[in-house]
Amino acid sequence: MPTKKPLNVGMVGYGFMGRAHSNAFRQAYRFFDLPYEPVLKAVAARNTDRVKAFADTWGYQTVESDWRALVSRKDIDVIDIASPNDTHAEIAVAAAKAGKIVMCEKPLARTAAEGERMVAAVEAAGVPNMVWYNYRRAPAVMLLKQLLDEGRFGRIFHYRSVFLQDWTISKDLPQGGEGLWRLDVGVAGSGVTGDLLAHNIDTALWLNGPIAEVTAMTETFIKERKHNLTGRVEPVGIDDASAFLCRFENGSMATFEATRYARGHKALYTLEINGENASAKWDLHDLHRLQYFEHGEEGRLRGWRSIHITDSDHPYMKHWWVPGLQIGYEHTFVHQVADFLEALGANKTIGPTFRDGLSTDYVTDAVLRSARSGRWETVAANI
Ligand code: SOE
Repeated sequence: MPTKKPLNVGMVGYGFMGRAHSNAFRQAYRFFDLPYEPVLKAVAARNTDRVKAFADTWGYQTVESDWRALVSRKDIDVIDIASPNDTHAEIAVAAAKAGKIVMCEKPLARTAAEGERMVAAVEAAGVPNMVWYNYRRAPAVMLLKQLLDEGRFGRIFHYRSVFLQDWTISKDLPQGGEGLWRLDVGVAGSGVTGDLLAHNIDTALWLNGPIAEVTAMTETFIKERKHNLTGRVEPVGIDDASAFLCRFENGSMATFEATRYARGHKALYTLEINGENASAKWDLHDLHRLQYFEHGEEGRLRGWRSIHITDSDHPYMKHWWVPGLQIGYEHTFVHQVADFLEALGANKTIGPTFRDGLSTDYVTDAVLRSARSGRWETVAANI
C-alpha cells in the first residue's frame, strides 16, 4: 500500500453538491489505493450557523465565512467550488492565482466567456483542475467508453440523450435564494440547458467527439415567479425545457432534450449510441446496467444484452463489494476523486478539465443562441 500524502481541501458551499463532494473526499482513499488522502481542512460559506453545522456533520476542521479567506490560507491545497454558478468564475480565478488545485461543480460557468477566463487562469497558473461532471464515472458509462475506444461500434450514426425531471411544475414555487437559485437566471446563467443538458453534452463529447452545429428550441412555461430574495413577483429568465438537434464532427446526428416539466420523471438521464456494428443504451434510473447489442451476433438468438456492471473486471467494481452487489449515484463522485488523485500522483491530466468544461459551455451557448435566432448555430471552437 503506497504512503498517502495529506491533501488539504477547502470547500466553498454546503448544499447538495457540498455533501456529494465531501462524501467523495472521505470515501475515495479508503476504497482506492491513492497517493493522497484528502483532509477536510475548511469549508466556507456566508451563513455562519449553517456552515458550522455542515462542518460538524462532515468533519471539516475549520470554517470561514468568506471564500477569499479560504483562498488566501497557506494550509489549503485544493479549492473545491460547490457554490452556485454565479460564484464559479471569481473563486476559480482567485484560487488559480493563489496556486491552488481547483475543482469546480458543473457547469463550469454561466457562459463560455466566463469559462474562458477560468481556463486562462488555471492554465496560466499551471494548476491541476477538474469539473465535477460525475456521470462519466458511472461504471456502465465508463465501460461504454472502453467499448467505443476498442472500436467495437464502427462508424457512429446516431446519439440521443435526454434528462427529464418534474420538480418545477408548480406555479407556486418561488425562484431564487438557497435551494432555488437554479430558477434565477442571474445566478444560474440558464435553466435546464446549463443544469441538465450540460451533463448530457459532457458525456456525449467524451464518448462521441466534438459537436459541429446545433439547432434548438427552448420554452419557459411559467413566466413569472415570486423571488425569494426580493419578495416580489419577477419575470422568469431561465429555460424550463430545451431540445436540440445537432451534427457531430464524426458525421453522426443527434437529438438532446431536457426539461423539469416531465411529470413522473425525477432524474431520467438516458443516452443511446448507434454504430455500424453495435448499439448501447444507458439509463441513470438503472445505472448499474448497460444495454448492448452486437450486430456480429445476428441469428436466431440475436438480441440486446442487459449487462449487470458489478463484476471485478468492470470499471471501478473491484474496489467495492463482491460480484452482483450494486453501487449508486454517490460512487460516481468517489470515482472522480479517485481518478483525479491517481492522475495527480502520476503527474498526469485527467478529464473533465476546465478546458473540457469550456467545450460543454460552447455547446450550451450555441443551443441558447439557436433557440433565440431560430437558426442553425455553429459551436465555437475551444480557445
Ligand atoms: C438538478 O435538479 C440537479 O440536481 C442538477 O443540478 C445535477 O447536476 C444533476 O446531477 C441532478 O439534478
